[in-house]
Amino acid sequence: MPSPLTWVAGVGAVAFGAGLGELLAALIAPASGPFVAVGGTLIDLAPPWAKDTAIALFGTADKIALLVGIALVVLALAALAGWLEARRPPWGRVVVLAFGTVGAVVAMTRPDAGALSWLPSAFAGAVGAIALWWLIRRLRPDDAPLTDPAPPGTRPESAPSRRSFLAWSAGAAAAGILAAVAASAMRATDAALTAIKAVVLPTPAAKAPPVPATAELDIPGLAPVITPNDEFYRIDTALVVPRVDPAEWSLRIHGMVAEEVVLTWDELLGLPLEESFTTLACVSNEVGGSLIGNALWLGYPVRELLARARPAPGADMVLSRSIDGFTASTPLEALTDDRNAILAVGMNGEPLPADHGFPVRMVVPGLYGYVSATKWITELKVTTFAADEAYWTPRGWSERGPIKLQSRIDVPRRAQGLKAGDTVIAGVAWQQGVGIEAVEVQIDDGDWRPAELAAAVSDDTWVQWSLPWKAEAGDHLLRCRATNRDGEVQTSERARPAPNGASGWHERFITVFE
Ligand SMILES: Nc1nc2c(c(=O)[nH]1)N[C@H]1C(S)=C(S)[C@@H](COP(=O)(O)O)O[C@H]1N2
Ligand SMILES: [Mo]
Repeated sequence: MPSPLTWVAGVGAVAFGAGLGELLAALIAPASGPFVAVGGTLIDLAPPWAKDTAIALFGTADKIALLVGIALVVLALAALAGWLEARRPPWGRVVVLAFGTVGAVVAMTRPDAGALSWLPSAFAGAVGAIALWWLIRRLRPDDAPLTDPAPPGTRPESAPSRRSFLAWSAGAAAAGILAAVAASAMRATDAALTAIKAVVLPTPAAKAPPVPATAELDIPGLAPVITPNDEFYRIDTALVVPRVDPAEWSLRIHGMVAEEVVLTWDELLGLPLEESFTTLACVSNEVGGSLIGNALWLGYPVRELLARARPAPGADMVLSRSIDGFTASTPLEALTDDRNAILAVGMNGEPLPADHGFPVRMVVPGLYGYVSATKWITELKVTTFAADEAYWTPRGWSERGPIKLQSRIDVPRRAQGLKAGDTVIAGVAWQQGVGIEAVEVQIDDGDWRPAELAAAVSDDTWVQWSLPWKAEAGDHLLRCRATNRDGEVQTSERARPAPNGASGWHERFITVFE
């Protein structure tokens, strides 16, 4: 029997099993599908450099890239299982069942596992094994004996039966894909998502000061001073976005506290909520990168909730935990001082989008997201840096992550086809919590020229800047650097994102045409 046919059987059978497994998962335990469980575990096991590389290669499409990668590996192993089943039955089936078992075990070890989380993967393995046995059996009669192929022409039924075998295999694969598509459609329309639409946010007790009209320079290609929700970068370890029903949500404040506090969704919405602009930034953002955005958040000060719980002397850290097990270590001080550290429920006038942490997340000005901005938050544990460790700490990232002073050139863009003449260089600069005093631009090896700063929304947000430029034909190198309100100048010293954020000046090569 030619190997490619057995590969096809393997792929058809495994696609069928995996697709039905995902469908079962969507019905009974959304985050427990075989792909999601295995992918989530790979993310958690990934060595420190892997996150950087994945983001560098695929940006915020890193999760899709991971799923495609898993699918390719599974397809290769499925083909191998088909070949094995034909050569050495029942070893092909055993391999498929073993995949299912591994998936089931992995699904049970996920932080958000439920009692039935093992079932979809186990089911996928069983269905895949049965389908493989059945498909290979259809292939066998006209191809037997395996070791001594009959001469051509002695098996007139061979061609039509091969065709029907191929049809069955393709049908199995197609059914599996359809089931997987149905599963993802079900995930996209489930109850928690409808809950977001039903949320009516209360009117803020304290509105943010109005955005100065001169904060937005309105230059084409320059990042808008307020980032629309659907353009806001998304970074997290969640392969499927956790769906949290606000009616069932609560936040527990515990650990080194005089009094445990539990807060429900209705209680939170009943508190006097405050609006504030804060620019969120990811520690993985390269110099010049786009993992940063600015939004109007609506929320309640964390310091007020901590004041109710009364942290014990000696506590120096708050470990916030998400429903999916992610944790962040925030210095206690950053949550008790007078900055706008909030439990946010609103983003740019809407309930938090599911991707950005619905129903509740933390937002802390001045700290990178990985040590502060926990989405789908359920727990605040008052503790110490000595006693507890957050998700990224053992993975090669610093336990503390204050945002570094940075600036970025947005225009002219590299591939703009710029013509000589009057144009503008523009970008953004930020150091949340400190604020930006000045931005300077250097063209080729000329003097540093002061850019014009737009009005700041607040010291917790980025600021736009611009500089008119009479561009001459030829190649040019543009550089920018910012000065913060403490008078510090952005360092030219290059650092990679790991372990605590990139540094260095953003440079851009530009070709100007006649
Ligand atoms: N639950 C959870 N919250 C999380 C993360 C995560 O992986 N899981 N990632 C953090 C990181 S690294 C960043 S930069 C911000 C990004 O928030 P955004 O996706 O809303 O832009 O979320 C933070 N909160
Ligand atoms: Mo991040």
